[in-house]
Amino acid sequence: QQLQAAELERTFIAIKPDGVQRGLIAEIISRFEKKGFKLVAIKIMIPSKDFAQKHYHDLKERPFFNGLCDFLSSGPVVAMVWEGEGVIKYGRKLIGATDPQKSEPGTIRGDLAVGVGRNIIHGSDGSETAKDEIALWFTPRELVSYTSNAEKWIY
Ligand code: FUP
Repeated sequence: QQLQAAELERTFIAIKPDGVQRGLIAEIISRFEKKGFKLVAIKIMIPSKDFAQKHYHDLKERPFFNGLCDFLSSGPVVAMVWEGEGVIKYGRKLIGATDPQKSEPGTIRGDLAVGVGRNIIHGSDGSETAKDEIALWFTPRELVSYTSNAEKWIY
């Protein structure tokens, strides 16, 4: 049974400044793309500190909050929205555990990162945060609905 694009879930994924500076943009995009997820929005920007604080507002009581927001706003970030069946949960699986010392090999953080403060990628952790984060980073017009030729071979 073929699913319509509108029925598929979406998640927010960001390549953080360390991932961009280390030349990992294509590598990270490739992992989501090869899995069969569909890229529906992408841009590169340097978030302001205020914007970073909005993005990480859930963590504002944590001791690392200020450093984390300084870091996110320290350079270019690649912001993306990926679409597909189960993409929120499976996207987190592709990314791996928050602390790269605990991420499994085969995951993005497990293969490509070493320290928790430089773990190269962000992914929404649930459907509510996915909605909020997509709305924070993108306008509705920046989200592109389309059918990819591969879809009938994926679903
Ligand atoms: P994740 O959803 O895996 O990105 O993890 P969290 O939302 O818990 O944390 C967000 C970011 O805070 C992490 F990507 C890195 C940073 N962080 C630290 O610097 N130290 C910690 O102990 C935990 C998280």
